[in-house]
Amino acid sequence: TLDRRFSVAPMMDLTDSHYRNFARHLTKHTLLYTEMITTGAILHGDKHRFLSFANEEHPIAVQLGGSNPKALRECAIICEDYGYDEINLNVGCPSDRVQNNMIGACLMDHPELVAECLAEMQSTVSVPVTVKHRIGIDDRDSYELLHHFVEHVAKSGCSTFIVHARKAILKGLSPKENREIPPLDYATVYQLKKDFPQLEIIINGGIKTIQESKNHLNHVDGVMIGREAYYNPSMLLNIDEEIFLEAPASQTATQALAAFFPYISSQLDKGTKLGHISRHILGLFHGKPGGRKFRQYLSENAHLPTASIKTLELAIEHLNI
Ligand code: FMN
Repeated sequence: TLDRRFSVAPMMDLTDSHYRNFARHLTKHTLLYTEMITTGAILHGDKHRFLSFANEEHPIAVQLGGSNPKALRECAIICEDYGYDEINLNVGCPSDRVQNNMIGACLMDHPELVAECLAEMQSTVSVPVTVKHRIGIDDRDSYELLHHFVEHVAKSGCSTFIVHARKAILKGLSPKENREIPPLDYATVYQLKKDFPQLEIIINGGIKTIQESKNHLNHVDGVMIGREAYYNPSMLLNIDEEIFLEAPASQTATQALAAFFPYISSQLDKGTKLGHISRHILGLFHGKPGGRKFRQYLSENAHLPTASIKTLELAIEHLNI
């Protein structure tokens, strides 16, 4: 079974395949999520571009956006064929653009539909189907409504709930503000675990350190981190040892980067632009001597047409570690 004690959150434009390949040199056991992929993109777009991934990226979960049960079912079959270890439904994204298409947080008002979607998906695949949601939306933010949502959705057979511990405000806030302004409420997520002990409850939102993660694990089954894992990736270096009690993937950020080089070279050979990969490592030496210069050199040079592996080597020379 999938170990969800620690995961990196789905993040549009951030958690692409390059990022995940990089993250694997920092942690082997963390469950990694894709960016959200809509059913439309899979059924009518270049699905290979969105869904392909390398074997090294396991354990990996794909996140789907949609609310048409038949479309989600078809996508679940496709994702299982691609080899994903889990299929997750997005019921947490507050973007306006997606509300019109009934994707994301607005679905919290429709627990029956969410249950139907998950049941359709789960009926056709053998990998676990999970849901990621908020603790409420707008003025519908009582614990009673949240409890009703989870109770109802669990009837679909879904037994893993990833809960972003703040509500979404659908009118007037940007998606970014919706990750900052509504206050965090971890106690509500703990309460869900108490009320539904048979469900796997994963907590998300504002968590930054391994110590905080361990504290949450005394109350819930797993911790999901988004921004901190992305902008300060070296925090992932200790996860395998401290959370999974396994050997670390790399000892240091420098070692992790060295181990990532063969991937970068092979991607450059295939015509991938350095900047598309190196943007994910800008924060790797955050807080370390020369880390800022490393970042600056890479951001200024990795997008130039002449950028090559040499550009990265020159960036590394700015480090004093
Ligand atoms: N959540 C999703 O469920 N699907 C997404 O595609 C998604 N895209 C995001 C893109 C960005 C740039 C960020 C910062 C967050 C995104 N999120 C998305 C929300 C995160 O998954 C997570 O719930 C949120 O950032 C709170 O966790 P954190 O405080 O650890 O970052």
